[in-house]
Amino acid sequence: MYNPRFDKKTFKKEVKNNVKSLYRKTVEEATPQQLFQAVSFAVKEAIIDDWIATQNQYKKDDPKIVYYMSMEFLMGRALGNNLINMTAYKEVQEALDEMGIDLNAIEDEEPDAALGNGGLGRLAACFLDSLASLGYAAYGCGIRYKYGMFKQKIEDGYQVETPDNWLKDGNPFELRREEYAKEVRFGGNIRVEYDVTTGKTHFVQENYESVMAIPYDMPIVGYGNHVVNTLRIWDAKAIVDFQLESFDRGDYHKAVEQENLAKTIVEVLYPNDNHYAGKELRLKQQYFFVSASIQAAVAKYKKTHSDLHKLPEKVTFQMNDTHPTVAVAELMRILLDEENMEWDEAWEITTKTCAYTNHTIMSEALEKWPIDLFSRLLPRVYQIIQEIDRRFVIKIREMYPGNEEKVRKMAILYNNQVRMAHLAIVGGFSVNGVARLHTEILKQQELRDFYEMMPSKFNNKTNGITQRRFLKHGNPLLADWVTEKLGTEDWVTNLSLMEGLKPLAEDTKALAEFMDIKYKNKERLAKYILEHNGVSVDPRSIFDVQVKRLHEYKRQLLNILHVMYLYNQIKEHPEMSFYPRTFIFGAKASAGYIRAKEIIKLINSVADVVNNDRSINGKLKVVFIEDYRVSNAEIIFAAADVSEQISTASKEASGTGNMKFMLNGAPTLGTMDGANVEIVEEVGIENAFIFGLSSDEVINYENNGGYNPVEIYNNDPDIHRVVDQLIDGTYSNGDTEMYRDLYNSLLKAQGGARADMYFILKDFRAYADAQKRVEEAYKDTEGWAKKALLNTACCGKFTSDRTIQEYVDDIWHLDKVKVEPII
Ligand code: 26Q
Repeated sequence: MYNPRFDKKTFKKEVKNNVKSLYRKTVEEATPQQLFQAVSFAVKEAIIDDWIATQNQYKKDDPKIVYYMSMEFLMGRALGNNLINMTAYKEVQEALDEMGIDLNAIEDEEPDAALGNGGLGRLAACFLDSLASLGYAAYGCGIRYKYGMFKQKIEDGYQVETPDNWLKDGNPFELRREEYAKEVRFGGNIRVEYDVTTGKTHFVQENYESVMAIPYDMPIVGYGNHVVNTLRIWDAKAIVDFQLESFDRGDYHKAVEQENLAKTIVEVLYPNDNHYAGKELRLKQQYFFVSASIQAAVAKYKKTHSDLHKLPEKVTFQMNDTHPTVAVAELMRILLDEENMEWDEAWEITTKTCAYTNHTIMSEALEKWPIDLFSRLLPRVYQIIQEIDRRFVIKIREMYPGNEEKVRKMAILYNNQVRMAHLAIVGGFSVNGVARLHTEILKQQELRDFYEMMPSKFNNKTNGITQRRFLKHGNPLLADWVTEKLGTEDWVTNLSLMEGLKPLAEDTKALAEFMDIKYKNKERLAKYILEHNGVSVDPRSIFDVQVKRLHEYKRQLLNILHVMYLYNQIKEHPEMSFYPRTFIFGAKASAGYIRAKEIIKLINSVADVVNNDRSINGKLKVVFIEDYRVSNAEIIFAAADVSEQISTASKEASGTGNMKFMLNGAPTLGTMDGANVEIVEEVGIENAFIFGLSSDEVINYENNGGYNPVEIYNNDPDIHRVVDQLIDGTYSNGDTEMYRDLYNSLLKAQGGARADMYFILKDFRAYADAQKRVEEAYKDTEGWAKKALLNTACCGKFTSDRTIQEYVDDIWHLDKVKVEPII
């Protein structure tokens, strides 16, 4: 793709000009941050042309639009990715080189846009990339949090959170769109008015508080196709006129309150991952962005269409988990109260427009709002939900006469709570899980009643990831090698072509090249770790990596207990052959999740002891990478030898890190959980290391009160010893209390929780055996290279391009758009 804006000469001139007009400086005088801004504005110029062209094309073609509604978009950095997708990375790199500017260093100046916690937020970001790259009209709709995911520092082994002030130097890629502002109302009461002339009833909200939602648009650049979609994130501000007016009336208090409401709503992302916290502010955030987004979508539709009954032909609201589920009621409110429709026609439209993706089966993550809170904050929306529930309960009773158990299990309103998942299922036309196993568990266990009542709504969409960011940008060495071997760069938009690499598994020279690239990436990571963590690691050792949010079900504890076990083995049998291993962890714990924080401390304590024990000759190293995030993830995946995916079977809905490792040639060491099942299916079980209980076994134990970990503890001396080391001071300078809670969690039932809820001791032996298999396999250099290469070769299914195409075919039915560039 030729773009004159990226002509070296033109581009250099533009950068110089930007430095001058933004900072009154020369390139030589500018700071790296200023150069980042200047370069980004130059790139933005080029993007804007395509952005305009795309939006004009959409106006012409009037394609159906998907609105991807999400509380989280974990975008990471934009500059490098935008250059990649504009197919201008190398030109710009060269142009900057000639100016004495290192593009990589400039990229490092950009803060991550970390408007998300983990998997769900990153999935949303990958989906936007794929939607644009496939040429589909889409908006991401979310919140412009002032503070995104906290920055993590490790102090004395403990996680310390500091605010992520990502906007402090300005965001060069965003556009403020004041003219599309929308008002969002909270609280107050509903007055019912009866209009005698029309015979219609009107619902008027009074005594409410309101805020203005101001959209900021971020460009989402498609790969090499001139398509630029929009991520629209909403900022909040107080309504100025109202403020003055209330001030005049002496209602100073109300004015200040509205200022505060606006400020607090968008202040910060809730750092919970897979855990529901019933905070009022969270519900305000949800309604805030949902109401603004739906108002904007309806207004946009009405600009060019006269009949709202046909809205489902042009619009889908895809709800990323239950977090934006209030969309169902908000759309109903707009159709009923503002468009004066009858219930049945509004319901018909709504249920053909909304669709829901489920990302978890864990009960602690299910959103259930107390009715008093909900109805106080959203009185009209609550009335509408009551009516949705009333009608749904009638339907249940029709279908299952006399079966009040069904009503209890399925109603939306129950036990003084609003069950958001039930609202999402009833109010939408599609319910999907995120991996085959996960969808099956939804259908057969968690959502069984709903599946029986409306089986055709249920479908699976196995997650995917974008190879543009996680291979082309994150691993340029491997990307270039793949291009050379395949003789084409088409894998960038067609990942199934990777299977063309399969024959190379029999090609000794290719295998050596592949592992040489892995080695260079390990050197790059070693350098990063030395610079950022002060630990030196040997790139010749096995890089065994577990990076993901810290959660008990993900079982970082199993991993570190196994490290403790290996350390015992090495100390006890110094003569034993042992292939050097570096265990790399990266994980943020939700700020209030005490046990997760204890696990971080334990990992760091084990690292302290093991890394400083000269007697083991550097055979074992443990590294905890501080502040794991999208930008350093790109470096980590590229350098991994082993991908740790060891969740308790049935608990990880899909996982997406597993796919990023696979893409970068790291075999999976994992349980048969989430998308691991499908990864193994693609790559072959002989190219993975699978262990542990199956999801059926786990579910079976759970339905029968769990299992008895004490028996294992008593009968396996290695396990006994490792567990005891949690409380004998080995890793706590003699402190016997520091890890007692972890010890207890493994052996004792407490406060309603079973002992060893996540089957760590139950799976320990199987895990240790699998780790042994990893070591043996790695010793066979060529055998390992084959496995690694085949992982890359077999990853085609796990592109988010495939996932998005399935959403389009089965759920969204979008039209493909072709954009002609302006220049
Ligand atoms: C809910 C209510 C109040 C506050 C926070 C939350 C909340 C926030 C984030 C609940 C859940 C999340 C995040 C869930 C998540 O990331 N789930 C992951 O989604 C991935 C993409 O589908 C899957 O691959 C992972 O398996 C799943 O854990």
